[in-house]
Amino acid sequence: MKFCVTTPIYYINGTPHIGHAYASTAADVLARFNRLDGKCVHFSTGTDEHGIKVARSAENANMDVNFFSDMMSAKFKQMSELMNISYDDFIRTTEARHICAAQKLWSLIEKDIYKSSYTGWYDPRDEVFVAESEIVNGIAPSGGKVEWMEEESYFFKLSDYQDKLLEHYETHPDFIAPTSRRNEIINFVKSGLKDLCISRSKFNWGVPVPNEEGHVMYVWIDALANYLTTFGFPANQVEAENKMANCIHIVGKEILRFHAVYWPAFLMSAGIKLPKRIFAHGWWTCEGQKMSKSVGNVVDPFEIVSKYGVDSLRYFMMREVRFGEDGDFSEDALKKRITYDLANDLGNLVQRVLAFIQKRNGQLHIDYNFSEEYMSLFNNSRNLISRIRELISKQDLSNALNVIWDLVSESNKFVNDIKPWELAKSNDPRLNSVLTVLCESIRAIAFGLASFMPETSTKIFRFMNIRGKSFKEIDDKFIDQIFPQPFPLFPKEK
Ligand code: ME8
Repeated sequence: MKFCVTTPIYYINGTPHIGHAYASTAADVLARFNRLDGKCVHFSTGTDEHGIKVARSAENANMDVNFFSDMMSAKFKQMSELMNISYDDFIRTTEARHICAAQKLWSLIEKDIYKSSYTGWYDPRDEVFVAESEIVNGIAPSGGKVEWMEEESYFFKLSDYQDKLLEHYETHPDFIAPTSRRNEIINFVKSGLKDLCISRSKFNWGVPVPNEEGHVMYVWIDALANYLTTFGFPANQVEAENKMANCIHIVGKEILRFHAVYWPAFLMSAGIKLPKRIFAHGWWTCEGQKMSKSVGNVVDPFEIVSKYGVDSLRYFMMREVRFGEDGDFSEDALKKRITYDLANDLGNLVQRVLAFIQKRNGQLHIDYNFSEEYMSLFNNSRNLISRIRELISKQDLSNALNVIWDLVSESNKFVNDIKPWELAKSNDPRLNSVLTVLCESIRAIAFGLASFMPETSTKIFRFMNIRGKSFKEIDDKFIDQIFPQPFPLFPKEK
């Protein structure tokens, strides 16, 4: 009954943008859904604060690096609050608990570590070592300028893990998702793994290597260890491993290799259980272009939320592209989703049914003895969560929203076909069962939406006197009651 989910921990060299908001929202949807489903959830996010990139950003800002980290990490925390991210733990890699966990991990993998020296290219933008063959005119695949590096370093015997990793991918076909990305990783590992440089000795902004003055850990081993820290390692190793085994790491596609190759190799070496799955999501461009500070097209979630509201942005990001694929952000596309899906479909359904009940003094008279023609909507409402559960278990988030919108459309069509206002005029006794089945469908929709659009769904729960704490409430029958006054969910002027 445990479910753990993590976001990448974000570099603090720049301010949060829509890509960070995206990864956090997706993980939040999974966390919220599983909580409502009765699971014991641990959801972590946070900031990755060491490494040459951050040290230089602090230097460029003329600030002490500790002060700089506090300031920038706070911005990511604010982004989490802004996006309504229901994290249980916000971890910073500069915290003492993390330094302790990273050093313990190092000591557990020490048998696979040897000292040598690294001579080659380094890309500070991605904090990665790059091969000569990947460099074009001094530029790494990330677009960053490479730098020559020659220093004494520790190495991890990654080459020893090639067969073990391939065996794990083979015996755990769901370990890496989506499948296309899994195949890429398998091909990468099959092409041969070189030992990995895991320490730096020419700067000191990092976790000190145990018993070795002058070396700090390579920022990626430090960063990956955050997942163990958040699970209570090393103090509670059994609990931490249990959480790890039930954990899904949500990561962007560009950092899948670190999570699906290096991370499991470190864990195997340390004798710690591996995560359940690593899901690589796609990248957002803005109006067809790669987001970049120099182009000036980086989408700021604070600006978008202040204009359109947090649920609209969450909905857009989760619906617009299939999770795992790349997407393009534009305000036009966002506005269309708000007008058509949110205001015209969802908002209209909730408003027309609940305002209709309100006109009858808010009185809801329940009648579950409905005729055959209402059964389809009733059954689809009652089955909504199990259909979503199936999709959410595969991280198919946009299709979960598609299924909710099918029910929204079916309910709107039901209202158009049955015309409750005409039944009211003729005092038709079927009106009570029509409103009962519509309340069932709106309640199911609100529960379905609760993980994606928590504010909107809470509003609907309030309109209908629903607690909204657990999917189990859907099994309860409505009883006669008075509904409070509803208000439009997505007012037109927005
Ligand atoms: O890589 N579209 O941090 P990072 C979609 N610290 N998602 C995007 C995005 C975009 N344009 N840009 C960023 C790091 N992201 C490391 C991670 S984890 C142990 C260490 C999201 O600040 C995406 O999830 O560069 C990506 O993987 C994450 O932000 C990386 O952010």
